[in-house]
Amino acid sequence: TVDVVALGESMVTFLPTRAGRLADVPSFERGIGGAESNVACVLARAGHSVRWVGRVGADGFGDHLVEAIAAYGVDTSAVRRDPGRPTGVYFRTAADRATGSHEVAYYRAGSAASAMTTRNTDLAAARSGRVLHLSGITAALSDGCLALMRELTAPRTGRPLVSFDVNHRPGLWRDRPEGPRVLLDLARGADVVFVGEDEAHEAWGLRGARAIREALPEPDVLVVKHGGGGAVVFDKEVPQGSEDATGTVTFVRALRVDVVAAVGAGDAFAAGFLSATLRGLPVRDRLRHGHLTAAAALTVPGDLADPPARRHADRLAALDDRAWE
Ligand code: KDG
Repeated sequence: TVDVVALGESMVTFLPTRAGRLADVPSFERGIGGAESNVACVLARAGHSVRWVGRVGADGFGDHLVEAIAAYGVDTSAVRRDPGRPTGVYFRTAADRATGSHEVAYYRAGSAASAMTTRNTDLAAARSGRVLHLSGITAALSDGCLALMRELTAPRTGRPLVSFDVNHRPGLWRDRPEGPRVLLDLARGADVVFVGEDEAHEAWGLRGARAIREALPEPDVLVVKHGGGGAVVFDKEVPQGSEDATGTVTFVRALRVDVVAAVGAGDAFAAGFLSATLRGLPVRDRLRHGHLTAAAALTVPGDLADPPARRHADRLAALDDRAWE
């Protein structure tokens, strides 16, 4: 067994060489993206054994993804190559100074990854970790991908701890009959769920962390992120000696950083949180490690940043509450 398996579509990412509208940017720099492989790469850099399960084209972009992700120390032996379909790619612009929003152009319809099914995916490899990390992006790619997500989040004896980042991408649901409501069903089958307050509102019409917990009581651990404000965890585990059997609610404020690009920060947050979970750290420290790892990603233009070294992150996470206010 490895510590973590992440499954999902990875894409070659094209980052703008200057600010402006997609229509105006003259050239782009190549990087790698894909929410689940981002989590895999950060966890590998943080010292965990990690496998990425995915599907790419038998093309140069597929070669690049497999090589670049393997270079992070991630096991790519269960990645399948599809000779008949291309590797997905996407372009994006820098965040607009005034509005903070950016444009994303996906070229992923009909990609190799969108053809993933329960039959052509190595399910044993997918279940070979202590943690299986998934995201709602996969559910939006195709019927086959949605069926794969249902299979991997279904109850099963000896199942890994299933981690699910809702990752609502409205652009991917436009042509899908189910709509993002199915993300709520998938989240119900997971053990650890990450969701942004804003995306829960957009996907499910829910407002506020309490309402989200009420709609989603099943997962043992529910992490609701309030953008740059912080994150709250609803945890079913009852601390020893506590009279209250409903579990705990823990909030930790995010670090204040000068944001260069928010993309990849949610993935980094999940990686930091999962790393601390694998190390058996208490909820407050899991949140702090999530924020520290996210801060690293927020301050670089691309999706991926090296997480802070473990001994530094441990020292920062152990600072007293005043440092975290
Ligand atoms: O979380 C970052 C991802 O959004 C990015 O890498 C691209 O996976 C991606 C997606 O589908 O949006």
